[in-house]
Amino acid sequence: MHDKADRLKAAKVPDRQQTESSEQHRLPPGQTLTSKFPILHEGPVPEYDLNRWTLRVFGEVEEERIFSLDELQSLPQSKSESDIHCVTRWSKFDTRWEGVKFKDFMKELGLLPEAKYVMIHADTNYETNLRLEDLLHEDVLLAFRYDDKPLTPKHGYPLRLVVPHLYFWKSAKWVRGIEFMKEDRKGFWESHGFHNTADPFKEQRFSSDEYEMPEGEWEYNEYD
Ligand SMILES: Nc1nc2c(c(=O)[nH]1)N[C@H]1C(S)=C(S)[C@@H](COP(=O)(O)O)O[C@H]1N2
Ligand SMILES: [Mo]
Repeated sequence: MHDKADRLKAAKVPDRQQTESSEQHRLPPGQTLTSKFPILHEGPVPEYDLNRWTLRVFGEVEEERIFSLDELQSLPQSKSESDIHCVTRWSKFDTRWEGVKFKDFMKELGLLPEAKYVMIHADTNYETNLRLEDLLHEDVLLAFRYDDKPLTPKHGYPLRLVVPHLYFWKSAKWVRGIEFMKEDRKGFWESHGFHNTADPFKEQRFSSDEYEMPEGEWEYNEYD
């Protein structure tokens, strides 16, 4: 089921000629630029009754919190423009997002000093872990909108995380919970052969060269 890491290791490294030389520095090693927006995820696209939708914040916080969509949308909204990089080797420049800056969202929470790591819990059965410091970059958003429109269901409606400086699997779609943690713990892809930190400019794709992956298929062919 999850031999994605193995298959990617075997894939041919793309030719960089096609990118304008003035833009080369924006393209991490081993990536190819796309103008399309590929759609990638495990499992079905969730459907929601938005009146019942909640975001739960728990773990190393003074008090557990449950946010409704209205509450999140009444917090100060920010825009960010960023380049995104998927471990399957596509990058997309100048993506435009709008939502609550993670740094601003933190002001709503009484975070305990022990909180150093974060697990993002998302539908359907998806988790990804990040260092708290990685969520504090200015362009990290809990995003409701892409390109001046609400997110489409396949891109994470109603709420996704956007962490442009890490490979895009860290940018969980359909976010439902944020857990602040003292100790690091691995999320879904991080425990299936992918790198824990995932910096595309350091090409941190895989956790190790000898990782053994289960049998199975992984592919994507959808984009918009
Ligand atoms: N909930 C959830 N979020 C997810 C995933 C997933 O399987 N489930 N896949 C990740 C991966 S591997 C990628 S590359 C991006 C793709 O986002 P996109 O479909 O908007 O391009 O979503 C990430 N977020
Ligand atoms: Mo991905």
